Amino acid sequence: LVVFGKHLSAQSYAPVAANIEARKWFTEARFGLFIHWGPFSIPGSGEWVMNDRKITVKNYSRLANFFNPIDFDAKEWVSLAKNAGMKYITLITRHHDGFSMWDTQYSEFNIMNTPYKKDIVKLMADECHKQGIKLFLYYSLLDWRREDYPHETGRTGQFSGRSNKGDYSSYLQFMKNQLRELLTNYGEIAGIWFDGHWDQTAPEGQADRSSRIDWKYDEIYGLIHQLQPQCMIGNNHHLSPFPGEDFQMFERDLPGENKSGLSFQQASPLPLETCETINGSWGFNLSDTTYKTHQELVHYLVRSAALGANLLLNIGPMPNGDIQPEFKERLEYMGKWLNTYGEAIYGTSAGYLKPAAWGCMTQKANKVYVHIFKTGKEPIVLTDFPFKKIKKAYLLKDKSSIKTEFRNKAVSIYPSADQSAPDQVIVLETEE
Ligand code: JFZ
Repeated sequence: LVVFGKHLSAQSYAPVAANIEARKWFTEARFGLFIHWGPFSIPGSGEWVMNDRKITVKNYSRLANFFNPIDFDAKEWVSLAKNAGMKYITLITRHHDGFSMWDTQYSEFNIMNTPYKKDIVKLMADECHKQGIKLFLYYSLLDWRREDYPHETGRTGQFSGRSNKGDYSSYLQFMKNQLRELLTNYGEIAGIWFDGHWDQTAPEGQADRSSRIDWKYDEIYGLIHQLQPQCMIGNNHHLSPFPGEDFQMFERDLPGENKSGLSFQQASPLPLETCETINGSWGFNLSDTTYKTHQELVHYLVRSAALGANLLLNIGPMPNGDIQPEFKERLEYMGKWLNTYGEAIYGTSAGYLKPAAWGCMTQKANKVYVHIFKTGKEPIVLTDFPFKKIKKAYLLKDKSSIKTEFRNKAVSIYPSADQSAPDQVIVLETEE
């Protein structure tokens, strides 16, 4: 048992140089792939199926006997992400159902006890390292299986057939043991993506969002930063960042927008990330065909960047390890789009003006990228333009010049009449 001194507590956390460098890399990366996959994929009803169908622990355990993803190919998945223009992958290692996707000593309910018998985290980690893409690991704080996880607040089911006991110090030790494995046996891990804190709080939007249990994040985060100081910690608690966290996430929301009703928190100075699904489901869902269009996906990525956030776009692979064509095709499209327009996304920061009805802006050094989603009769006006002069204005895709007028600190832009692409990116080259 490792006891952490004050110097490792989250309260006094000061990120080391390697962590600060990782944060810089992260804010420039702008686009990642979220993968929700495991035995929960088998019924084709999303990753909450255990809860939604009130399946007991005993019955749910049977899914491990069927998990045999013979078509899983880590190389294909990582290539798919890379070809989509994504710079990192965030992989589910253990979701709320408590199944561990790696060879863990601390739970029998793991991938080695399925017919597949191969460590998925290892296969993915090796391939990510080989192809030079960073790997983040999703790890659920909430557990629907273990007796020592303190009983839920009632937002999740009380169906499982478990006792009502709960013993957080035992559960905390279990999580530390597993995190130590994940951060020791799989090479460099770019980040840990925690989820489930909200299970112990009142719902979003209520005044008192304090947690019923003390998670002892100083110990958990201290361990992670001790094992891999560069590893970035994020926690989907839907609150302002806690001490020791390295990035801030917004689930299905852009910072400051709160359209989901899950994101009342304001953006902090930490690197930002939002996550979103291609249809409406995180885990494979046979009946969900609400696929977002190319245009919707491009607009979401661009609006994320315009608000200074990364987009972590999700796929729920099928139980056989293949990825459904609707997802593959959309990821390929994103990659093609980024081949042309990536300059206006990667390494940019938020636009000095917030997104508007016509579109939004990103910026990098002396360039302002004006992302036009919708043109009208009037020119687009950028008020309080923070630069002295516009040297050049042109379409990013072919460098054809665009008419602008600069008067009284406001720039009027006369976009191209061709709005057939989802985003007409106009580059303004400026001078201080
Ligand atoms: C969580 C997970 O429950 C979900 O399965 C998925 O992994 C997503 C990325 O993260 O989503 C939430 C988070 C909070 C609530 C519900 C779902 N909540 O507060 O009710």
